[in-house]
Amino acid sequence: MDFPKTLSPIVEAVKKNKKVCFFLGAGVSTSCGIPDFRSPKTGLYANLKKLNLPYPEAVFDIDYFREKPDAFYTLAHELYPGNFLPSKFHFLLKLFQDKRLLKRVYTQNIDTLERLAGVEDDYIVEAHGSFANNHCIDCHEEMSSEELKKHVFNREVNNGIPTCSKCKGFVKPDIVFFGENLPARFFSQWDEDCEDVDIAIVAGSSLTVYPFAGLPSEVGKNSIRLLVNREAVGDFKSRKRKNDILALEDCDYVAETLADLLGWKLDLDKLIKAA
Ligand code: CNA
Repeated sequence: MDFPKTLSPIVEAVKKNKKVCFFLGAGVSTSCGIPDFRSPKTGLYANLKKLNLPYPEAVFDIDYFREKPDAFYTLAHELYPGNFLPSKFHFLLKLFQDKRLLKRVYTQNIDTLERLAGVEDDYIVEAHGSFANNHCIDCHEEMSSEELKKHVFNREVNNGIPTCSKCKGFVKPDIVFFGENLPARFFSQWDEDCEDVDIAIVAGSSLTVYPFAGLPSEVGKNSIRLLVNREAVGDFKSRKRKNDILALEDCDYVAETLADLLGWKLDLDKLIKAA
């Protein structure tokens, strides 16, 4: 079957004004130049050898950070927002917002590219936090992002690691590390949204990090679920539902195809050109 046809249940539902709830992972940002975690060869975990980590996830582990913050700050230096532009997929989110057909964007990403594409705060749930705020891990004193950025980009002083002006503890952006709680809004917003998801689009995620990875399995049985990913993952692999759609394709290609099928191609091109 030709690929665009598999998307027709989504297109028909959107044309009936059904809203879309997105669930995003690092794969929507790889075309922007930000590596994901788990892709073989290109993913961050495959490229962490130089950091001498005991295990790859240690770079985002709060206990390891307390001992050795250098690993995280080496990565932060590479990944800090400001160096990357949104992808076609990010601009598709903005189009759904503009057409009043966006329910919510739940994202695991910390790159803030949804915001940069023009999606408004109310629509975004940054499940794993972001670089927008920073706190001391000991006394919780806040550090502004301007101040933190100065440290991160001046690696000659203290190896680019920011410390608290009050207690000298290490400062860390409010991104959620393994061993830390997710933001309260993640749970409260999902309580509100979960019963009312007509179309769920999961994109660019290996669906391995919980509780986020569990969200697609909580949407109602009548919802249309679409997975956009290089491979089948999570619930779409182990407990595939009858009306699930699998687009094992590149995220930007699917964004372009969907925009085309919805008659939004020119709108998408306009957003991309204006960026
Ligand atoms: P992951 O585990 O690295 O999985 C990414 C998935 O996306 C894989 O299944 C890939 O096959 C797939 N993929 C990669 N590129 C594409 C593409 N162009 N088109 C289609 N599929 C693609 O990442 P997850 O997001 O599932 O893991 C959760 C972690 C990743 C979260 O805690 C994030 O904070 C963290 N992360 C975020 C960023 C970011 O903010 N951009 C970057 C790297 C990691």
